[in-house]
This record gives sequence, C-alpha cells and structure tokens, in this order.
Amino acid sequence: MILRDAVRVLVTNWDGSYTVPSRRLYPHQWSWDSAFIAIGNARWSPRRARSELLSLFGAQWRDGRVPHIVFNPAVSDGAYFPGPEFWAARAPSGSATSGIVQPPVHALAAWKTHLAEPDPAFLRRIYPRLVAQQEFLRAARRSPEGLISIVHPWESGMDNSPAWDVPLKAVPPADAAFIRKDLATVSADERPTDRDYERYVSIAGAYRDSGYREAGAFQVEDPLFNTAYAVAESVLAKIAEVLGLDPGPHEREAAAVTAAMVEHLYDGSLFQPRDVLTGDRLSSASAAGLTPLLLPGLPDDIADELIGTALDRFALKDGLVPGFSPIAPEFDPARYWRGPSWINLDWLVWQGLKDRRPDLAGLLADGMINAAAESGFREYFDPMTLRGHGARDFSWSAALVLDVVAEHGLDGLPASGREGGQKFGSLGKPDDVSDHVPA
Ligand code: 9WN
Repeated sequence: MILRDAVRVLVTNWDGSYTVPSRRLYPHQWSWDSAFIAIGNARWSPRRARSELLSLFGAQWRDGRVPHIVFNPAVSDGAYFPGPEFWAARAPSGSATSGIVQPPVHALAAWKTHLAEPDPAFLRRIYPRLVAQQEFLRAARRSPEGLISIVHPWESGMDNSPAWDVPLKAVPPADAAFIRKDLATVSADERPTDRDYERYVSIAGAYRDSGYREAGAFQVEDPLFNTAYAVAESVLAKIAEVLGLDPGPHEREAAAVTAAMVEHLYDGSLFQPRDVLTGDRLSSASAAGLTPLLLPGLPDDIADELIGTALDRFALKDGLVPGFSPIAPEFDPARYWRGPSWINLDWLVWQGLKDRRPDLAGLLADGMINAAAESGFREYFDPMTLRGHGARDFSWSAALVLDVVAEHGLDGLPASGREGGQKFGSLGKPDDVSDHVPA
C-alpha cells in the first residue's frame, strides 16, 4: 500500500514537468522540494526526476541563483502569499520567481538521479548549472570565515525554527498590510504566528527593494545550508570525474568549508548557526545541527559526538529525529519547524548515519516508514505520537519514503502495511512523462 500511495501523491502533484509540494498550500514549484522529490522519483521514474531538476534550473537567474519559488502562471496570484506580485522578479526564461534561495541539495539529487539510471547527457546538461548555483553563493554570500550566509529564515528551509528567534528580534516588523493564505488550509497553531510573518515580509521586502543584492537585518550562517553547500561540492567532484573534468577544485572547496564549519559553528556537541551581524555563535537545539553528519570529511570524533547528541537530546532511538530537541523549552510538537519531525530532515540524518552507524540508520528508516504508514504523507509529524500535521499529500514526504523503502525495505512495518507494496516491481514502470519534459 505504502509504495502505491506514495506514487499516487507524486502523480497527483505532478504539473507536467515538475511537482508541487502540496496542491492547496504550496501550488507552485519550490527549490529544495524539487531536489527531494527528484530523489524519490528517481526510484520509479528517473525521467520525471530529470525533468523536475531541469525544469527548476530552467528558472535559474543570470547570476546563478536558483530561486526558492518558480511561479506557475496558470495559478492565480492570490493563491499563495507572497506571490509573484510581491516578489516582482523574473528569470531570463520569463518565469516569475522569488528572489531568495534554499539549501543547495540539488547536486546530491542530480547524482542520485544519475545513479538510478546513468545518463551522462543529463549530467553534462545539469553540471554547469549546479556549478553556477554554487558560484552565486560564493560571490554573494561568502563571509571572511569562508562560510555561506542566508539572508532570510525562508532560505534555511526551516523557516520557523526557534534558532531564528534571537536574530529575528532585531528585524523591524513589516508596516504594510498583507493577507496570509496559509491559514485557510492549516490550523493557526501549526503555522508561524502573525508576528513572525510580519518579520518575514519585512526582510523579503527590503531585499527585493535592493534589487535582491543587499543583505539586510537577518544574516546567518546556518549549519544545514553550509552542509548542503559542502556536500554539493563533494558530489560535483564525482560528476566532474564522470564528465572527464578535474574534480580537484570541488574536493578542496568541500574540505575548506567542512574545516570552517568545525572551526566556527561547532559547540562541542552540536553545530550551531552564527549571526553574521553580531559575530555571535547562536545557541539552539535545532536538528539542523546534526546534518553535518553528511559531510564526507567530518572528523570521526566529531561525528561520534553528534551521534551522542542525537541519542541524548533528540531521542533518536525512538525512531524519528524531531526538528528541535524535545528537552528544549521552545519545543512544540505540532508547530511548523518548532519540534515536529520532517521527513526531509530525518532523511538527511539517515544519509549521514548509513555508513557510520547502520544500526541507528535502520531505526530511523523504520521510523520514517512507520510515520507515513500511520498518518499518511503529512508535511510534519508529532515525533512522539506520530500524529500528522500541516499539509496532506505532501510531495517530499512521499518521495523520500519511496527512496527509504527502495533501500531499506519494509520489514520494520507491520504486515498489514506491507500488502501490495513489498516490491518496487509491483509498481510497474510508469515512465509515462510524455507531457512537457524540458527538451
Ligand atoms: C515558504 C514548500 C516550502 C518548503 C519550506 C517550508 C515551507 C514556505 C511557506 O514550505 O515554506 O518558502 O509558505 O511556509 O518551510 O521548507 O520548501 O514545501
């Protein structure tokens, strides 16, 4: 059942060349969602996975940035806030987009897509675009410490994390009125407060008014974002090798960022964000701080300490990693990014554990599959009760569970949930993407 249900979500949310995260709540293309979705699609339709990524990079800006939203012109401007009118930005392709970015997990997605069905032509096409994405971050966002900063909580992908509470306090709330759309779909106690939204809109408006050039009142080096950036360099090295290019510069860059992260972001048990404007390393209990487990060059002693933290402060043994430590005072099991488990974060930690601690990786894989079997492909889950929250039929939850099942199997699931979904072969080979695949 679970595999069929996951594919059904992805088919329902497919828009011809890419996948919306959620039909009602997020009816456009989102950047890091498309990377996670491609990773899942690669397991049953590599063609859709390639299309997903090529379609996103079709809206890349001339400076290399990959916008966090690419708007579908067929969807009304009022369907999502802030919509195209607010962002007032266009890619060279003509698509209306936002002007901020999200964690660059796309190189990893492109590589996994290639592994699922080797396609050097696809790699040749996507490689220069992935390189340009990294070059934008180096040119526009690199600090003297050698780390990449984000200029909006939305750029972290973990928008409402308590990790942003301190830096957000310095941001003046927006003075112009606006109407939120999210509360029409999801209950207010599962979403950010109006006060948070006023600040989100204020920072985004100021960045827009600077022509998307001047970082403003929020500038932070985030461990998850820097991990994604460094992992992208490691993966670009592998892609370069396949294409007969020199992997050396990518390998050196990955090693340099890993070293800078250890020097500036590691607090002895967890990686922390750093506020660029004050120079202070923040002190939070966000699971973003566990994602450096993904770094191939992370020293083993630090990896062991992080695993200790995951066990002690994130209850990893219970099967899911909460987005924020349950023993921290800010923890809220149902509110967006303030405590629930998210499949993409669990998946990143799972990737980082697979080689280091296969036993714990296996627990986490079962945890993700069980959450989806219990509550469906919800946007986020109460880490203790597995109750689902936020959007239903959420694309990356479906996609990443497909990926986990493909690798880990369904043995940890009660027999009833396994019916009809034990084998990937039972899905057939629905590579039926005749519609609008970018040429
Ligand atoms: C703002 C689409 C996106 C995810 C983010 C998640 C949420 C948007 C919102 O939804 O953010 O980008 O309107 O809340 O926080 O990670 O990419 O799924």
